[in-house]
Amino acid sequence: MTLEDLGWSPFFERAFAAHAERGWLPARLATETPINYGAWFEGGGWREVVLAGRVWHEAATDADLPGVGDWVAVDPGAPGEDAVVRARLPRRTTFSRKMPGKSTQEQLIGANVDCVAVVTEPGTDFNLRRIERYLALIRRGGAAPLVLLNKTDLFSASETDAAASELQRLDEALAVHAVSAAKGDGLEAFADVLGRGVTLCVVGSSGVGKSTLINALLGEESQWTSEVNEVTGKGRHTTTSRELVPLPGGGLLIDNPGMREIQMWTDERTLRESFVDIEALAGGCRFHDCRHQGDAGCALEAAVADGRIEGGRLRNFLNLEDEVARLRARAEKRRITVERRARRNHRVKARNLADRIELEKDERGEL
Ligand SMILES: Nc1nc2c(ncn2[C@@H]2O[C@H](COP(=O)(O)OP(=O)(O)OP(=O)(O)O)[C@@H](O)[C@H]2O)c(=O)[nH]1
Ligand SMILES: [Mg+2]
Ligand SMILES: [Zn+2]
Repeated sequence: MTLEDLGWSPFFERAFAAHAERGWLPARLATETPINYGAWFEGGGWREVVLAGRVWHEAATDADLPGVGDWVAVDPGAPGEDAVVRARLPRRTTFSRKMPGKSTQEQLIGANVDCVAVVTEPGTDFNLRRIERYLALIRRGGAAPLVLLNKTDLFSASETDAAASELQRLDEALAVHAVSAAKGDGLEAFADVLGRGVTLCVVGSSGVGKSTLINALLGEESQWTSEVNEVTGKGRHTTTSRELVPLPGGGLLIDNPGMREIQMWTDERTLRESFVDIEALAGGCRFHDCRHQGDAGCALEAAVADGRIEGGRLRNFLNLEDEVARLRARAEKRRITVERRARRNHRVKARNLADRIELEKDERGEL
């Protein structure tokens, strides 16, 4: 496996030049745990590496820390010593979401991904509104989206076709493929996407078949066993950590644990880019601050009424817009709190300093 097979390109080569001079090696992070990473090196070597304290301290946020898919500069160390990640190279693309729960922070799912495949099925997991969220987040990170309708063996052709055309109505240009990971049907669709050094990040709810799909693409000979946990009662294996897996035929896949929440980690601009149809129509609203919720002369509601846009799509747009605004307000509140705390600490320090000067003067008998 060459560096190019692992996704290396002139972009990284340039960023790496200064590190090469220090005798460090380029490596691509494939797994992560709270204490270390697993990384691929030129020639197909795999090694555990640890993070240098400096890289940790210099990361402004969790999402800045090296993650799966990142290219890093590794100090191989003396024989018997730990290999140490000395720097993270800049990212070409990312796929991230908002950290689950109350945090307003970004959570990195995969770095340097060319394509993100959202896996769903024509049945109960199918949810256009959730797919729209995924698409907005994928585009923001600079990767190309792909939607896979898996488990077609469990559904009739008309059920699968109906789901596919609903997706296609979201976006005519969207790549949608119907597959059965279990039967190996439709996997040829990947030939178009996966090529040498191309990274495909596989996401979606738990149980939709992400890991099964990856195993099917790996083929019989190279069965890969990711870190899995037995789900009690169901006897099903569920992925518990992210992993970058090189395919024998070229290309790399990132398997992910199922996601229950896929919240916006994005801004108004990206949101608008993902809803260009709505954006274009909104220009026709009578008032420029139209909320599109019962306002007089609303062009969007008129478009819903005469079927030019789907009511669900408009509602989702408004919900996402709210979510982005709330996220921003929370982030702003947090920034103010942090600043206030910093100012207070500064004042305390200044006061301590003033007290000490007074004390010293006193001791010297100057007061
Ligand atoms: N009938 C059928 N079952 C499938 C197909 N793909 C996956 N399955 C089954 O669905 C279940 C879940 O598959 P996984 O591949 O573990 O799902 P996952 O998306 O990796 O789930 P998490 O790791 O929990 O996120 C398993 O029992 C699979 O055998 C398919 O195409 N058809
Ligand atoms: Mg899995
Ligand atoms: Zn309006």
